[in-house]
Parts: sequence; structure tokens; C-alpha cells
Amino acid sequence: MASLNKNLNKFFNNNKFVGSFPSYKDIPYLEIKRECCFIGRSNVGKSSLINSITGTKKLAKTSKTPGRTQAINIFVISEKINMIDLPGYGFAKVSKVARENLMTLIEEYIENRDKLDHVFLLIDSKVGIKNSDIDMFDLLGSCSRKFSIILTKIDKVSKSYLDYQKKSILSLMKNYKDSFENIYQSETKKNNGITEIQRSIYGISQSS
Ligand SMILES: Nc1nc2c(ncn2[C@@H]2O[C@H](COP(=O)(O)OP(=O)(O)OP(=O)(O)O)[C@@H](O)[C@H]2O)c(=O)[nH]1
Ligand SMILES: [Mg+2]
Repeated sequence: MASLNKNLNKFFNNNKFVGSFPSYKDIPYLEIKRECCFIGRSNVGKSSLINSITGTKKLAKTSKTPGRTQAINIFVISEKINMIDLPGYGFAKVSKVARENLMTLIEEYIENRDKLDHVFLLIDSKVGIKNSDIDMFDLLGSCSRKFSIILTKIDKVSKSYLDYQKKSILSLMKNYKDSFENIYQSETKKNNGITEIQRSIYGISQSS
């Protein structure tokens, strides 16, 4: 087990920032065949999670204030799989135009990116599911995108509340049977739950 974790950490620690792109159309041709992305409401912990998975503290930029990530940020892992950090949705404190632009960026990427294999949709375990998340589930379902959910910041809730959140999400997922694959949980300070997520991404990177 320990050696497996070590190998996984090594795989993810071999990472490189490819670039930051304002639209999926601006992404240059990349040799890497596999790709997964991280989406979720603003401030849910997408960028922090990428840093935990890769064991690289400042790979993705994080912030206490929502709206930190503003473009499509690409990281390549061991020359095998791209991990994509996307801007958050549902952030009320930016102008309507700015919000719509970010939403268009996310939607166009999800709808058009041919090599996107898997979407990780993050939900803050304390906040739970909001209407903007439901809109995103609907989009993923309508584009037939495979996705998994990650309940983030589990250090902020009790075990019983976390169980309750999981149950209600799994019940909602009956509506997305063809797209929904799995549910994970994470906490980025002590890296709880990170190995399971690494294993899942590693699996995608090795699929033919
Ligand atoms: N308690 C706790 N805080 C976390 C955890 N993960 C992230 N955070 C905090 O949540 C805040 C937002 O984290 P980010 O990773 O920047 O969130 P994001 O989803 O990338 O945000 P945007 O790019 O603005 O959409 C930061 O203050 C993080 O330190 C966690 O597991 N537990
Ligand atoms: Mg971010």
C-alpha cells in the first residue's frame, strides 16, 4: 500500500504548467491524449485540490477570495494526462457580464473539448448542492460527459453531516445514471482522500 502511494505521488509530482488560455479555442495542439478537468462553484477548492494531488504547493494559484482562477489552466502529469483547472461558477460578487463570460468559457470547454475524458465536479461539503451545480450536472448529462463528484473541505463538517451529504447526492445522481461514476471526498491540509482521487486519475491516464 505504502509503495503504491509512493509511486502515485511520484507520477503526480512529475508535473508541468503548460499555460493559461482564455478559451478552449486558444489551447494549442498537445501530444497528451488523456485529459480530466476540475469544475465547481467559486472557492470550492479546485486549485487547492490540484496542488494536493500533485504534491506541488503553488502549482495552481489559490485564494481566500472567490474568483481566483479566470482561465483554462493546463498542467501535464508525467507526459500522460492533462489536468485542467477551470474558473469557478456561481460567484455573485462579479458583474453579470464577467459571470456570463466565465460561464461561456466553462460551457464551451465542456461541450467542445474532444479529448476530455473525465470531469471532477467539486462540492463544498458544508455548502452542499446549489442550483448552479444542478445546471452543471444537466450540462454534463446533455453532453454525455462522464463525471465524478468530490466533496471538498471535509475537515469543516462532522462525519454524520458528511454521510448525510453523500446520501442526498447519491439520491440525486439517480437522475444522471449514464454520466455519474463515483463520489470522492477530500481535505487538502492533511491530504485526506487524495490517494483515492490520484488512483482514479491514474486509471484514466492508463486507459487506451
Ligand atoms: N478548510 C479547508 N479549506 C480549504 C480546503 N481546500 C481549499 N480550502 C480553502 O478554500 C479557499 C479557496 O480555495 P481555492 O483552491 O482557491 O478554490 P477554487 O475553487 O480554485 O476557487 P476559484 O478559482 O476562485 O474558483 C482557500 O482559502 C483554500 O485554502 C480544505 O480541504 N479544507
Ligand atoms: Mg481556482
